[in-house]
Amino acid sequence: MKTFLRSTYSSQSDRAESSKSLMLTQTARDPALRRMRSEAQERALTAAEVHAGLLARPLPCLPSKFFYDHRGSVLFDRITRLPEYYLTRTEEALLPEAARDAVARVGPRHLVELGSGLGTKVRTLLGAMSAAGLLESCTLFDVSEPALAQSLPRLAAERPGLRTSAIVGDFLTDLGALGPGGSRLIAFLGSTIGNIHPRDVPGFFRSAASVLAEGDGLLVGLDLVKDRARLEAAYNDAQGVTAEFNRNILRVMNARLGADFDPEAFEHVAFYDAEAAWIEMRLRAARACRVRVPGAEAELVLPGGGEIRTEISCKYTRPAVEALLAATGLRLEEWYTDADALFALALMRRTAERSAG
Ligand code: SAH
Ligand code: AVI
Repeated sequence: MKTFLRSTYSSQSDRAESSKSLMLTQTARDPALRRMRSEAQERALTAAEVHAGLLARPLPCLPSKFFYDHRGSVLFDRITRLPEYYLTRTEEALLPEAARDAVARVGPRHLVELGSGLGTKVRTLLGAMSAAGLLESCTLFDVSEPALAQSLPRLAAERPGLRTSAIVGDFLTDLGALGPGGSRLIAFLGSTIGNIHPRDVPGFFRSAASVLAEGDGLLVGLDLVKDRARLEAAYNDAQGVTAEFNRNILRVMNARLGADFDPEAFEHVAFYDAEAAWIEMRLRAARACRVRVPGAEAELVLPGGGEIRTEISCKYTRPAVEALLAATGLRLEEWYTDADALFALALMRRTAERSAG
């Protein structure tokens, strides 16, 4: 299969600018909703990330965070209610008991949710903290501003006495914006950690540990290794919602970077790679095409059948998680799972030692 990228991209200064500071920008709409980057910085970063992704080999790829414009968040919400997508309902069944236990162990006053999306699961955690008489503040952290613009006011209205805020940022690079921890519980639910490449997970754990004080907690939702048929069904639903979600990344590229992808000319592909222990999602060009991505100064030429990787969704075992936690400043304290071991919530605690690296 032949895939070409022609490119004249050379905007080093924009790239440096976009990753330079951890300063937060308030939006005009809601002072409690802060952006990590100005629109210009965000555009430059998107251009750089998409440019790099399209150059990747053996397959060009697009970072999965670009699924989530408003339409993408709504499509994901529909996925969570599909019969084949066992992840959400299994985690939701585990969450009340896990939340109660985690709150009893950690004693948190401040909740942070990473990748909070439309913000439904946070209610269970807030309920557990409130029942324990501990609740003081809640921060939602997501790359999707439309999702936060919807969930933050709703949360504030539901809990008038609570200090609420939101940060539009990338959990892989921007956790420093949370500032130092102390009586803090960070929730990272929904198996979103599975969308991070395993080589980047220890770095993610270290950066989470850096915003936690000794004894603070990180509660992580993990999809577990299981039989191929069940896994592949969850990512190839009969109604085609996942296919629409997958193609949405091309619409986002068109809107943000002026690309001319024809989403309908791409077929949804999702399969389990047992060796890597991940579901891989791709988009396959039905026929040869040449796509211009002017905002990223790139042009992608795909033969018929040529593929773009859009997401990995890693499936875990307890030993695999423990191995990734080594020397990160976090330790695994509890593992809550269902009777069929489909999904797990892992409670990690900040240790006294400083993390390596
Ligand atoms: N926590 C919710 C939503 C999961 S969908 C649930 O469990 O159902 C994944 C969420 O993570 C989306 O809201 C998406 O916008 C956000 N996200 C994806 N990549 C991100 C990144 N790199 N940084 C911050 N948020 C990200
Ligand atoms: C958000 N994330 C955990 C989902 C997953 O299962 O990896 C995204 C998704 N991709 C396809 N279906 C759902």
